[in-house]
Amino acid sequence: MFFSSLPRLEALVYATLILFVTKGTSIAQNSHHEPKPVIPIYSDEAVWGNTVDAFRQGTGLGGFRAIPNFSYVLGKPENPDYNTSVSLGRGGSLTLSHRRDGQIVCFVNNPQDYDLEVITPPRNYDVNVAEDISISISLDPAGLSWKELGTFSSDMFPDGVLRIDLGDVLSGYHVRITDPPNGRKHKSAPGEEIEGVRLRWPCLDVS
Ligand SMILES: [Ca+2]
Ligand SMILES: [Ca+2]
Repeated sequence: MFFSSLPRLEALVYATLILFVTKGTSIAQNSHHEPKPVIPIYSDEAVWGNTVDAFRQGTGLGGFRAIPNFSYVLGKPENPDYNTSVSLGRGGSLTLSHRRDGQIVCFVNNPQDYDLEVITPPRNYDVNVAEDISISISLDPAGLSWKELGTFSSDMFPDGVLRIDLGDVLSGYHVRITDPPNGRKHKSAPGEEIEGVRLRWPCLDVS
């Protein structure tokens, strides 16, 4: 057990070291917003988004998923398909986080691996129509500043699992999924269908 978890522990320690070193620099450069240092949670458990912080469903859904059931995007998706998803609609957006004992959990950038998973129905459910989704994360627990990580097309992840690296971002708190205005969309069910969000490297603030 201990030895099998060593590579991940090493990766997290490494990420933490980078965090502290780089945070020191960023604080000196930007006194307006001083991010708190974070520590990884040393656990092999995946952490799934368990809180919907904001949702604005877009247009064009007709009867399809037009009444969102938030339980579909909370926790680990058991059997992802269109009947267990929340559809963004045209121009919609959904913001999730993971909370533990009332406190928002952050996530770090593991420099050796990707960092977030957004789960959607596998492609075979969507009659070969690819849809685009944009992903942003908040850089602070209050959601005051945000960083866009990019726009992704669902035909890039036919298994329904969008794997995202944080790039040059060190850590985040909320995950926002948006239907981009000029992105590709399904004609009768525009906007990607969302099943869940997984934080691969969860962490806690150092208070
Ligand atoms: Ca990474
Ligand atoms: Ca759709």
